[in-house]
Amino acid sequence: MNHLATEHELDTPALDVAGIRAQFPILERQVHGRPLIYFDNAATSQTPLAVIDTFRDYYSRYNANIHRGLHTLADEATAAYEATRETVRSFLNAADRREIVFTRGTTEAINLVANSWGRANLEAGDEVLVSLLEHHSNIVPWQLLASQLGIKVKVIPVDERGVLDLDAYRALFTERTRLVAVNHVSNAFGTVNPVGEMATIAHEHGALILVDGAQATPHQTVDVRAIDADFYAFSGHKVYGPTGAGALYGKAALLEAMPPWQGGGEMIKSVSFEVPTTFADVPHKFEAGTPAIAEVIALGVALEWVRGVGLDAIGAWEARLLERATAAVSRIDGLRILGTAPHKAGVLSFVVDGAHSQDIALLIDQLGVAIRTGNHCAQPLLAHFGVTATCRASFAAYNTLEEVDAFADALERVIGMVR
Ligand code: C6P
Repeated sequence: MNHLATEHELDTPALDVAGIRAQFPILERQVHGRPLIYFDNAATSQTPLAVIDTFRDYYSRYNANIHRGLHTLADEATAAYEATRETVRSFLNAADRREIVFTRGTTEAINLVANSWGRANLEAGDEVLVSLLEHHSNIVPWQLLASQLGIKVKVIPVDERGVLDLDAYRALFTERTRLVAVNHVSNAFGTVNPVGEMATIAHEHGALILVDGAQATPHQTVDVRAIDADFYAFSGHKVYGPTGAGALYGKAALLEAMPPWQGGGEMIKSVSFEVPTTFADVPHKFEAGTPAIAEVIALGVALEWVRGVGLDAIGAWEARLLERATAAVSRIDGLRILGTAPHKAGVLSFVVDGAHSQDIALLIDQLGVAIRTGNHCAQPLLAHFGVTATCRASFAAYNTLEEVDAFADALERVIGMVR
């Protein structure tokens, strides 16, 4: 495929993609006899050796429960776990390590806010604004509160490009609006939302803002203080880390005022049947039970790895991959891209006339290409655009322009087969 460098491409800072790829053993594997092209990074990204090795190191040398023991292994495990808290703090530019609560991921972080802050602060008639771009994990927890507490969930609309309508957003506020829950980057369309501006507007109306950062943290530098987010959630497994570990950032004053949402070991100060049980200080009051210790430590390694590569360089490289992929698939007859926002992360969602998304994904897998198909846990958004499923290719630092070209060729072949 002929390709002329665009201005954007010429500006792209160098990323040593070959050097990066060498750190991901999974990229060496073959699928159906062909080299794997992994374009399902928005679902989960692959992990570099540094992260994989962390598990071997942890379980070979210092596996122990944390915050409890007075022995060397427990001290080492606790120190490594708490070191990740500092890594996450600086990764998000939070002011204080106490503002970082470890969770299983974005979903659990949002449910924590809904069940702790929501139940303590919301009552019947109060309003939560979510956007049409949300993943189900930032819709359903609020719907559950709606059915249990009688709050109202109102929806910020999007235009035909999948860009949030900020005028409509402003118009949705009433004196009952308590919270805005919005993603930083849409997983289904890739739209990058102006969360800083949205936070300012929310605060002008006396509401808080929770930002779902699951799809932003892998692609851009996040500064929770610059955004002025009240809560910010992300998952480690989308940022080159393991599954089972993610984090919730919350402003210290908010977390301190919030009640625990799960009870158990390590979240208490003292437990008694005679006098009221008292709770640990933040963040520990939100971390009941034995956490995913190895996973959290590996999350810290992943974030250090990402920082070492450079998020600006990663974002610029993915923009170049997206630009190339967009141009290539746009030439395919009957293919329609959903999500054409001017500010997009490396996500390409599309449907093809006369071809089922599922058939495309299954057949392209036979050619070694992994893409996602389905509703991407964003059913209201897809329904609004009149579809039940799209194919989605999503990019990461280790993907190459050659893979994009091979994907576009494979896609044309597959569409030719199913039409
Ligand atoms: N999106 C995707 O393929 P968890 O499962 O808790 O790690 O992340 C949930 C989640 C929340 N918000 C956004 C914007 C997301 O993209 C996701 C996960 C995956 O798009 C799986 S559906």
